[in-house]
Amino acid sequence: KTNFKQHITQLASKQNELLKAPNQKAEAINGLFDRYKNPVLTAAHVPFTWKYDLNPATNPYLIERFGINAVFNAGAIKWRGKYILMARVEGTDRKSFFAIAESPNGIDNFRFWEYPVVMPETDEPDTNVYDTRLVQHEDGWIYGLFCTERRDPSAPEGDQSAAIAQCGIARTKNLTNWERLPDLQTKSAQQRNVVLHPEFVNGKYAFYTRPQDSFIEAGNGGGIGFGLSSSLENASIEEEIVIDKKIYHTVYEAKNGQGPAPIKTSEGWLHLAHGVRNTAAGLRYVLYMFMTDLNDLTKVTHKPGGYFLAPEGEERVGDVSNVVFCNGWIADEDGTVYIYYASSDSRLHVATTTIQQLLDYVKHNPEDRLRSATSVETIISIIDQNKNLAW
Ligand code: M1P
Repeated sequence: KTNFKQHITQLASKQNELLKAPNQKAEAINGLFDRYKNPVLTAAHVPFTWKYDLNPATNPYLIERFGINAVFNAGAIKWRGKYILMARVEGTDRKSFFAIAESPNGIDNFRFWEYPVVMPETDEPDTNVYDTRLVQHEDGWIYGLFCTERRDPSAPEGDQSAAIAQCGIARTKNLTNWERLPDLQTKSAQQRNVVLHPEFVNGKYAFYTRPQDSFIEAGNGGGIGFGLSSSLENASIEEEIVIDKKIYHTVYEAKNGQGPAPIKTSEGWLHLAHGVRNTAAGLRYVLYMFMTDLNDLTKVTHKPGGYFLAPEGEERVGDVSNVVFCNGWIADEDGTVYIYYASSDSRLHVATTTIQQLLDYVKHNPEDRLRSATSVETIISIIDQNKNLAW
């Protein structure tokens, strides 16, 4: 019994140390954003009260009764003065669910709320839910749009991995009680990375979509799409226009997807997205940016070439290595932007930047002109401009 008590005290103090550890900027400077030394959320941040039965009579060996494998891909929102993350938490049973963690400053001290999110289901239960995008819509609700995955009913018994991904929709006023709405209806066989635009467009709800043919492959439907629906209680998009498509020999050659909801600036809507290409080592996921017109959301006005953020150092390794993914960022009143990106489907990090830096980046970094020769031309023009400068 003494050992049992000691063990619990140890669990509590170890976790407390981790939760209160201050985070610091990493040293490398790139002019565009700052990385931080520690991840903001990991499996070890999940309260030990979720994992252990702490009663010596029913768990004499203090065995972990429910294992947590990873914490990653979080929706983000600033709410009641706190930086809120709605993370994808994955159990050792491979099922993901959502849990809310909050921090007073956005870079450390993230603590999970007492209970994970209880997400109501539709008549067709979800097998797995993940990657929520939190949006405070001008209609007054906070929405979570996420991926709901179910086994493909047409798959033969021998195929236990064929799945269908669709967009689940839920709304809340307090982030605790969620009302589940019917899944988004579109003409596409599968949907992932669906994001609600925070404002009405011509009186309708606007969505960024990612139509795809099969579960892993985006297929012909690849690209970030855009569509409108007059209702969210029965959301249905008749027409999806691809606004940012896959392109041969780019970082978004295989597929791409909208990250969080775009940030409104005086010059346009800033978008963060992920691009995927295939390699001999498997899929590589990086983040890239573009800007759309303030009045025409389907018009991409600026798009720097290449990636904005790619996995680096320890970020490169995890359950699904060589992946960075982002579905949450927060633009603060003072212009600071907190980008919550996950690495290798294993842990969640923050990078900070400002609206000014992001605008400079999207407006002035050269676009991808799609050939080796044009890349060399771009470099030469930078060298030439530097020649007359005395350093
Ligand atoms: O494993 C990398 C990512 O793969 C999927 O993203 P996408 O639909 O764009 O290919 C998702 O499962 C995502 O959660 C995951 O991080």
